[in-house]
Amino acid sequence: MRIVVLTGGIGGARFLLGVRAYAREVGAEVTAVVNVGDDLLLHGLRVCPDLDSVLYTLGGGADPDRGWGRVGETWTVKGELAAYGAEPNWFGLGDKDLATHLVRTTMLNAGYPLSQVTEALADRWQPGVRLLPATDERLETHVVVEDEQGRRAIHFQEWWVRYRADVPTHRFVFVGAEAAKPAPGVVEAIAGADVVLVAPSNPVVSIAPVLAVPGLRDAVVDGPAPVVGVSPIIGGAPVRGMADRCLAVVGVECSAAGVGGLYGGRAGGGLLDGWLVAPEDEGTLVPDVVVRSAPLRMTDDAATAAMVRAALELM
Ligand code: FO1
Repeated sequence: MRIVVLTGGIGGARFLLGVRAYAREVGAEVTAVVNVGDDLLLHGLRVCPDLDSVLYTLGGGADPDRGWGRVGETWTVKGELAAYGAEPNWFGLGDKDLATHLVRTTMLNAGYPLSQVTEALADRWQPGVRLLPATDERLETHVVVEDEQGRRAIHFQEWWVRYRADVPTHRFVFVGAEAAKPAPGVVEAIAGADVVLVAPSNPVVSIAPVLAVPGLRDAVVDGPAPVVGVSPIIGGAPVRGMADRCLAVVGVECSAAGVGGLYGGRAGGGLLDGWLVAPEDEGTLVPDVVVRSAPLRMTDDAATAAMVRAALELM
């Protein structure tokens, strides 16, 4: 069995722990297609938060409390940068984490595409799933905000980390998306999949930038594999993160039905064949989509693997 997972964010990385556990049980192969919209250039380094969350989480090196970055991290370089007054000071790179960005940036500067760089980084972390960036091209999520400085576009990380998504916001723009191509192997993995899972990631800033890569959404929608999404919203609240704020910007209700409707049913030109919601949201209706419920709290690998099993049994 071949499983493709569209994913991003910390919730997406944690979901992959369950997908990997399930895959080990049944002997399935897993390919994760990961959001790069959160990526940024910082102090000359290319930082890929969502790819790194997957590497660190599946490789056993993630900080379990913060969710992002490395466990046992130290912050010497961050302190030194602050002593120089280096900007931005609202986004911190830990010392251990920095090594990842140094290796990645060195390889990118030497001409390797991000997909190959990611494969090289995965050699160390052995995530147990194939990890592909949605695209090798630069695709960044920017956010159009309006404050005392007027209307302007800021990087997603500035909106998320510096402003905690708490600034009047007009829209999200996936800069570079029109010119992007799916990374090598992405379309082939989707075309050869037995099932495509949409992780319980933020639909607006984690999954939408993946689907914004021209050809990627079509590969999923026109592909042979059933597409099953897992709701990131339980009882009207995000499991983690700020999906509620993102959904408000795009005018979608923060509910399992709202997000299911945003993805839409394949028969109606949308993405999904199936939608797994939490027991709290039983009775959710999404036109043209089979909706079932199962516990969706990712408390440990076994609970998350049970979610994955429920998602796969849905079709
Ligand atoms: N999140 C924060 O809230 N503050 C930070 O300083 C910060 C630094 C950071 C560095 C590397 C990295 O991979 C992730 C980092 N994050 C930080 C998390 C990140 O902003 C977001 O949680 C994700 O992009 C959303 O998935």
